[in-house]
Amino acid sequence: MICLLLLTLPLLGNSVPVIQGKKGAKIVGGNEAKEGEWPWQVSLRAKFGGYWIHICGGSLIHPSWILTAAHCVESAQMDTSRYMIQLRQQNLYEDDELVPLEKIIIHPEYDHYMAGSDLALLKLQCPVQLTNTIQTITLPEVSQIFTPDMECWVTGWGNIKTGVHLPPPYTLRQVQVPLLDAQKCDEEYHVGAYTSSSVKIITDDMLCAGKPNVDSCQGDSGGPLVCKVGDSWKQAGVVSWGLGCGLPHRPGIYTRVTSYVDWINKYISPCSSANPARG
Ligand code: 4AZ
Repeated sequence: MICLLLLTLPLLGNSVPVIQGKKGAKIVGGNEAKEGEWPWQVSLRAKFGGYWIHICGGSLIHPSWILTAAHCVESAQMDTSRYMIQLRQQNLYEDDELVPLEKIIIHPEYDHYMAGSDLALLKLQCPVQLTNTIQTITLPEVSQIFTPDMECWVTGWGNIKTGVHLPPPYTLRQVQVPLLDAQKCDEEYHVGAYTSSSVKIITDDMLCAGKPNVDSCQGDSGGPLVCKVGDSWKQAGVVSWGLGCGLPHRPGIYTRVTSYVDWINKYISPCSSANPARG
C-alpha cells in the first residue's frame, strides 16, 4: 500500500479503491470555492518522502476537534505523529501551517468503510484561533432530518474524475449535490449488482448524495457534506465511499452524522446538558 501511495505523489487521494468506469466519471457541476467559503474545511496530511501530502478532507467541528472518516486514519494504530492538519486553505500546500494531533479516536464499531461507522475524531494539540476564514461547522441535532429538497454541498481537493488528480494550484472545489432518499439509494446500488435486493447495501447510518457526473471522489474522503438549514449550514455527512465517481446508479455514500452525533458530542462537549452536573 505504501508503494502505491508513493507512486501517486504529489497529490494523492486516500486509499479507498475506486472501481473505474470506462470513460472515467467527472465531478461536474463542481467549481472552485471562493476564498473564505467553507471555512471549516481542513486537509488531513500524512508524510511521504519528506512531504506532508494531502490524503483526506475533514471538518473543524470545535476549536480542538476535527471530524473525518475512519478509513483515512485506520492504519495509524493511534500513532498521532503520522498525521498533521492543515486548516482552510485556498490552494493546497500554499504557505502550509500544519497543526499536530493529540489524539485519534476511531468509532468503536468501525470495521470497514463499506460497513458503516466510517468516522474518526482527531483532537488537535492546541485549539485553533477562529477567524473570518477559519470557522467551525455546526453539527445537526439527532432529530434533524435532511431531505432531498435541501441545498447541500460537498467540498474538497479530491480527484476531478475517477483516477484524475486535481491539478495545481490545487484550489479547493465545491459541488452542489442532491440528497437521495435512503431506499432509493439502496435500489440504485442494486442496479447491475449481484446482491439480492433483500440484502441492504446502503445501511441506515449512511446518507447518499449526487447524480451522474455530480459527486465527490477519491481524496475528498473524510470531508464534509453540508446542508442549509434555515440560515445556517449543518454537517449532514462525511465523505465515505462510492463505486467510482459520478457514475450512473452509483451516488456517493456519506457517513450520516445524525447517527453519530451523540457519540461525537460525548467527546467534544463532555459537560453539556446530556450529562448535567446536578439536578
Ligand atoms: C474514495 O475513494 C471515494 N463518489 C470517495 C468518494 C466517492 C468514491 C470514492 C464517492 O475516497
